[in-house]
Amino acid sequence: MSKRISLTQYLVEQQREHGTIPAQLRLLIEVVARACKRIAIAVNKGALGDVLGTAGTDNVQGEVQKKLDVISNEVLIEANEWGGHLAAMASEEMDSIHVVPNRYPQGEYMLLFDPLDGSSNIDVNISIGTIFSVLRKIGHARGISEEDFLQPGKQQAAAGYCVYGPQTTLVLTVGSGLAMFTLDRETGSWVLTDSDIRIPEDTQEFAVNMSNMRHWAPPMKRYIDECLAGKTGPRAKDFNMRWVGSMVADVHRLITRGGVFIYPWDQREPEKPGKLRLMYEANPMAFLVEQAGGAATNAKERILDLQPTKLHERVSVVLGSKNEVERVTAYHREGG
Ligand code: P6P
Repeated sequence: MSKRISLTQYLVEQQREHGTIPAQLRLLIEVVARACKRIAIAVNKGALGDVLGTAGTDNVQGEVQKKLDVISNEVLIEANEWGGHLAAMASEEMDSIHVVPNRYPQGEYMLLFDPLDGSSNIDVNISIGTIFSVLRKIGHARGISEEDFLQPGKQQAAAGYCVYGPQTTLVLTVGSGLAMFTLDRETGSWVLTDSDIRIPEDTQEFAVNMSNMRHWAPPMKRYIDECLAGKTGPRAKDFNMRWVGSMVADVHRLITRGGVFIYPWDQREPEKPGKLRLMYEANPMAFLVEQAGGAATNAKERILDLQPTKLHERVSVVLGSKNEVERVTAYHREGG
């Protein structure tokens, strides 16, 4: 059991012992964690807070924005603008990057986020979450541009998510393992509840939206068919399936007890590599999963090695228990 310490004490001790959390990064993490508390309060109000339903606008993905998508995005922007730790931000909910206004000092980091992932679950009271990724600013004379964000996921300085579920839980990494904090609503503090997190290399649980199966590439169909064949099939063991429809909830489950999460390429829109976004969904989750001993690929290559070409580009995602991810990836490499 981890020592029950606060997020601030954890960050200070990590910097003292490992030198991994310089002042601006510590401020960034504390500001994002505080913003997640505010989002949790808004989410928890539900119908009592006039925060449900749609905002009447679409985001850059062409998806209808929920009121809480817009609220969460604004909370993160306002919380992070003034601190002097960021040069710019990017969000699923904004077409282009948001450069820190000139009235504030610019910092060493760039923050990307999906402010409220799983929006379709908001109105039906199912767990949703915030996902964030931290990159280092690339030094040059000209101002920050979108191109400065296009760094492979292996260059992330930090990543994390907050899941708004039965508990409100923050999971983060700065590249030396994972730390999990649970929100103590009586004191308003993030309390360290786990810091020795390892994803089992094998699993009997997969997470995928089965209704799309007929549209997948053959290697993906092969993998899932073998799971469904159970004890009498080539895997010689039975599998269980879970699909929440919120990446944060499905990934938190596999970080907690193992599993493999899949959102694959789909022949209905063959030009799209997948549904999920590389920069602020797949990259942060891949960093977290690898830091807990798991693996993350786009069914062919390691996600953290991918060189982004667009801020909002999409990617296929296979992540979680290492041996299952390697099996899915091997089938795709064999099967073309
Ligand atoms: P589907 C939520 O909209 C999201 O981006 C992820 O959080 C989730 O894993 C996925 O889409 C669910 O997609 O097609 O099953 O609704």
